[in-house]
Amino acid sequence: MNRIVGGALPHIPWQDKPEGCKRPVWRYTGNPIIGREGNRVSNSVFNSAVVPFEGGFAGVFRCDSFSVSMDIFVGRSSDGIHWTIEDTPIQFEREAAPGKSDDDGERFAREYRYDPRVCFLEDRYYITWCNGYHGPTIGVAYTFDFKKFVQLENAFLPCNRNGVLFPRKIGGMYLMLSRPSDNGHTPFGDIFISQSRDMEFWGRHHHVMSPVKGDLSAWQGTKVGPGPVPIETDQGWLLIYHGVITTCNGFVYRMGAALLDLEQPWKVLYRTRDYILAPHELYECVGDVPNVVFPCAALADGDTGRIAIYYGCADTVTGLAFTTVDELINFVKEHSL
Ligand code: BMA
Repeated sequence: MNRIVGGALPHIPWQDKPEGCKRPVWRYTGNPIIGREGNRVSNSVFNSAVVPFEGGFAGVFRCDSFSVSMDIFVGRSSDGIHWTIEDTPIQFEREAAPGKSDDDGERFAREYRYDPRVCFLEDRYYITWCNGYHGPTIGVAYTFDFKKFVQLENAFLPCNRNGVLFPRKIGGMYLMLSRPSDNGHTPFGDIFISQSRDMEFWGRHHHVMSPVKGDLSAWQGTKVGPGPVPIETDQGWLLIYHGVITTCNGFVYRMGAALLDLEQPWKVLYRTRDYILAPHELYECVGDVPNVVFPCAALADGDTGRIAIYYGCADTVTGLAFTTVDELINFVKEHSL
């Protein structure tokens, strides 16, 4: 038996594995859980992040507008399935860094915001997202209540996407996964890990994993990037990630999983050769960007080992899928590269 290190979440959204299902991850039968009309201004709602909050759930949602601008919005839910998403994007306050009171804050001006992650860490919820600042980089903010949000310095120089925090310090440091990128659709992508003492200055950048070249695992041959906040287990950090192949019709995004060393998480213990979820359903294959499943959040119940994965579908709607810590870790080990 593999074990999640973390508290109980008895109200985690859940459906049992369907009879005869041979795959390690199965979809919620009511998918998509959020359609295009997630709020009054959305053309699409996808690549979004949720956490347990005050007996229910809260989240930060990527809603692209009817002009196809990208921003992030607060949502709330009692069951993790039915969501109410605000109609106005998050307005950030900013924390003047010590000695920077004369600062004009130019780097905090909104350019675009997308693909948020939310991580409960110590005493607050940190939000990380792809933040436009002369190219994409990683924005960082925190909130205690999902009402007031305080923005910190961008973590990295552009260009970078997919900033994903670890839910606790390791070796006395905050850790963040990311995928350095270019300013476009990025035909490459490796996962790196960076460390910080204070959530402002990030360094000690370690390589974690690269795309797989050759025919061994073609679905992750173009780029890989971190998905949800890693789940701590007794076997290591369980990381769900996206892997991309370049086809004659463009990129196809699938999901994989890996186990990272608990103390030195840049060390990959196991990594799936086979994908764990791929765009097969109509709502994953047809939309504004076809053939994309893109995970940004996972809920985990330390008591039962249940895991609920939230993922963007075809850059248009939001899906929910399930697995357990046993299913996923056994699969990762049995189908490892
Ligand atoms: C990535 C990001 C994601 C998106 C994906 C597929 O580069 O822009 O937000 O889901 O491409 O279009």
